[in-house]
Amino acid sequence: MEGIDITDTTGIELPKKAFGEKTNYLTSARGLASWLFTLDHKRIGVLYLVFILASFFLGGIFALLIRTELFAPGKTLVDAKTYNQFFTLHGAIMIFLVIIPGIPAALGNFVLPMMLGAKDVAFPKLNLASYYMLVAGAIFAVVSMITGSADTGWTFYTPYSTITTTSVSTILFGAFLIGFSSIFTGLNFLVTIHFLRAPGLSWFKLPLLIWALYATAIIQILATPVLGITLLLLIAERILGIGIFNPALGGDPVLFQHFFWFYSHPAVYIMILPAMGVVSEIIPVFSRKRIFGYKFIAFSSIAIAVIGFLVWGHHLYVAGQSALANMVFSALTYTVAVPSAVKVFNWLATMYKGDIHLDTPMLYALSFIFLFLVGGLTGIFLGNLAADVHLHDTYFVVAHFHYTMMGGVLMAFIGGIHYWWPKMFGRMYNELLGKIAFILVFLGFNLTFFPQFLMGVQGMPRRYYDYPAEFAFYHKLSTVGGFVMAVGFLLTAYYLIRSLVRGKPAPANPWGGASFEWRTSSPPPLENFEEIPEPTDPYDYEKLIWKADTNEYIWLKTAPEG
Ligand code: CU1
Repeated sequence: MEGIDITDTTGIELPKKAFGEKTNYLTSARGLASWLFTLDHKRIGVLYLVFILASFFLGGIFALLIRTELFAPGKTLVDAKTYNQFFTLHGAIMIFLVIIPGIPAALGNFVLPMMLGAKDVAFPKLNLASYYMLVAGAIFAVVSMITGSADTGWTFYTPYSTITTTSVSTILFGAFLIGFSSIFTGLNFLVTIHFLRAPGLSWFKLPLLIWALYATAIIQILATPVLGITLLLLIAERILGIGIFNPALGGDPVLFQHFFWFYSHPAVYIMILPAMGVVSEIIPVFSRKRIFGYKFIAFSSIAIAVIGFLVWGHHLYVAGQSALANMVFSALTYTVAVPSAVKVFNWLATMYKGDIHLDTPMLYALSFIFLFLVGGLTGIFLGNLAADVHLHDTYFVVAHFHYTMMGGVLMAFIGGIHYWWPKMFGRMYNELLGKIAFILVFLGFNLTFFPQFLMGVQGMPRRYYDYPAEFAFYHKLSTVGGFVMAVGFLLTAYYLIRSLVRGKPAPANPWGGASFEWRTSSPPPLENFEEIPEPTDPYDYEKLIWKADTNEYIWLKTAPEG
């Protein structure tokens, strides 16, 4: 703190008018139409958030139905066919409507232009169109649900998906539309990052979330069209009887797996990279320390995006792929561990000797690191050719997948929601309830999924409706865990919604962040800033001090040198 005059707080003026004034984006225009046809990236972000959280609620209900059915062997709730539809809907909703759009579309839309010092994204109309493409895709999913719901699992594997009489084509078309939503969001962000940065905001002054969203955008643009084409081919085969994947028509079912995973493995990084970006924002702010190894974290995002395209074959180890291809894909798969581990190391090094504040966003970021680590380390077993023969299509995969996607992406998403909530809505939530809900979610999560590693190793296959009595104990633990988590999420919904009405007005900078979005009022004005701020190091917290009387961080003026 040398050279800084603690008494002089006039350094960087923060806008004082904030809550309740006509100038902020929430109150600037009223009525439903002003929301549904808005071109403001912040409002579109909020629209996404509401839609994604509603989808999460629906996907969560299917999760609880699955877990209730599996509470005991034999029939507990529904028949086997209905159960197949439940896990298909759970998977499809959670992947396509929650985890993929969650951080980029909802949080990214809200903060990305602000972090760049921009008024909006490059193509606001395309941004709104992307939102409605997601909604339209979801409508197709709901129509499919009503008209005899698909039972293929979210991966739509052929040849079953080409012959089942359930409503597969409808949900495929829904996923096709959702794919376009994702492509256009990526495109929009990419152009925005290139062209709309504030004057003087060079690449290495960008917050790491921007680097992560940039890497994500590359994958969205290059990989998602492959999924779109694949789904169209599947629809063509189902409706027109063209033999592409069905061997009876001269097609090749394994070709579908190649196409599908050529998108869906990179899609894992469409999900996890933004989550890593959010964690890279939260960890330094709540450690009150500059991020360790900025460039390594930034470039590791790009490295993950590139390597992510080269590993899809690890989903086909037991699909009859050649031994050489298996070895190559296995070796390449291990290399993803390097940039991922670089990030984990840098987060830990950032916290080392930091002044750690365990507020709710930080708790979620820490749980991300732990759960993602468990997910990543168990991925080593699955990447191994010999071990995967035994573990393939068991609950070990289900547990691994949920540790990375739910323990990873979802935890970061919820952490990010808490982190930017005051900025979004200008209100503080109840911190104590936040911590209690976190504990329920964290314990419930581990109780649900850790037993699944154990039963997976012992041979419990995934997606099965029934199981031998020896697995009953693990399934019971898992089901109880699922409900504990649900209580945690309901509590979260309660205090967040309550905060909108009863919460204390949020200051401009409640956590002491140094990136641009904390330099405007909470909620921000219509075009984000009254004046574009002067770019500074987004991870330098030296000049921010806590002001207890107003519960906010304020900027200090640096005393003149000498
Ligand atoms: Cu993969």
